[in-house]
Amino acid sequence: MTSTSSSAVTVDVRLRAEEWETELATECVSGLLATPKVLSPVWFYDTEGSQLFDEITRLPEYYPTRAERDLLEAHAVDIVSLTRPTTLVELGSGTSDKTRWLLDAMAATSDRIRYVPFDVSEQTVRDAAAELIRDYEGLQVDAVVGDFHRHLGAIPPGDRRLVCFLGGTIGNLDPSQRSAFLRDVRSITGPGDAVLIGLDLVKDVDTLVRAYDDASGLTAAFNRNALSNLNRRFGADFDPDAFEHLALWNSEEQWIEMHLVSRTDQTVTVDALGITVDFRSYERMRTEISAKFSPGQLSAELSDAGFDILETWTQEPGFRLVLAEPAAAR
Ligand code: SAH
Ligand code: AVI
Repeated sequence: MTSTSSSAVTVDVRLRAEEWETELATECVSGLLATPKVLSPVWFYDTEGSQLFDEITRLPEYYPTRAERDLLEAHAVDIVSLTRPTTLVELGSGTSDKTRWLLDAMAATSDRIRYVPFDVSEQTVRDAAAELIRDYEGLQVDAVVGDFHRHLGAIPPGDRRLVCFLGGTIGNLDPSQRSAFLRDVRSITGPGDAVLIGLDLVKDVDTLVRAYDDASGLTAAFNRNALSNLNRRFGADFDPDAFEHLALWNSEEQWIEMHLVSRTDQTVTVDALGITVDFRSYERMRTEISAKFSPGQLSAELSDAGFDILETWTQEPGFRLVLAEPAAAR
């Protein structure tokens, strides 16, 4: 663990770069050599990819961020008065933009609040922390750089923590990862804590697909950046333009899938991993799933994981916030 601190910011780096690289390398090799090929969405979020995602959130077609921002603007005060948190923890915090509605509501009731952004991208966390301490007097930021599948134990203890997982990122976990994740969150929370999850609901296919295949091509660039990231990180020789962006609705699984589709027969070498990978023309490699929920589905999954639902709020065209607390021990 590496820790650095200034007056109001500490950063706990749980993912040492070398350890992370080794694990990702193993996962990358098995994904590229699998049939069908698959890449982890974690490859999207290097510094360039995080910037592209930030731009996606402002696209006319990408409604989830706007809908969630409207919900937080309208209900942050209710959320804070129902849960009375002293610490706000945010998993997959990114730029921490929408978080400000919650911080504003907390700051209105207390002059000593703490924010724990938790993200895999160290630069993104550091940039967000620097902006927040400039804007919120007396804010203590204790950031964690880690993988929310493995490092939730790094979240500092506290007696009234509101743990947020916003943006619909819960949809990027497959069903088994999701159920393990909810149980992990339950295991690190106790009486006085609460969780707030943003999730995208099932809606008409056109609206869904356009959100992941926008007219300006930004989501396509975000998707292809995963290949540029592999080039930078592992000396691969992907030509991102030799792959087409594809977003489709999988009605059986109730999720959007993003793929990169090889435009030709081609062979890619990933130098640092010692592999060469053959792609056939039109061969697809899945890079992301983004699950969409039926009303009540996530509430039921939260109950199974040991939470009681406190409240839900929904915004057009179908995005929901669920607030829950750990169920009393049975
Ligand atoms: N919550 C923000 C950002 C969503 S983008 C919003 O609503 O706008 C998803 C974020 O999750 C990115 O910042 C990415 O770096 C982070 N992330 C993705 N996989 C992660 C993982 N396994 N562990 C921790 N953070 C992760
Ligand atoms: C971060 N996550 C919730 C986004 C989503 O909508 O699944 C990632 C994304 N992929 C393409 N566009 C946005």
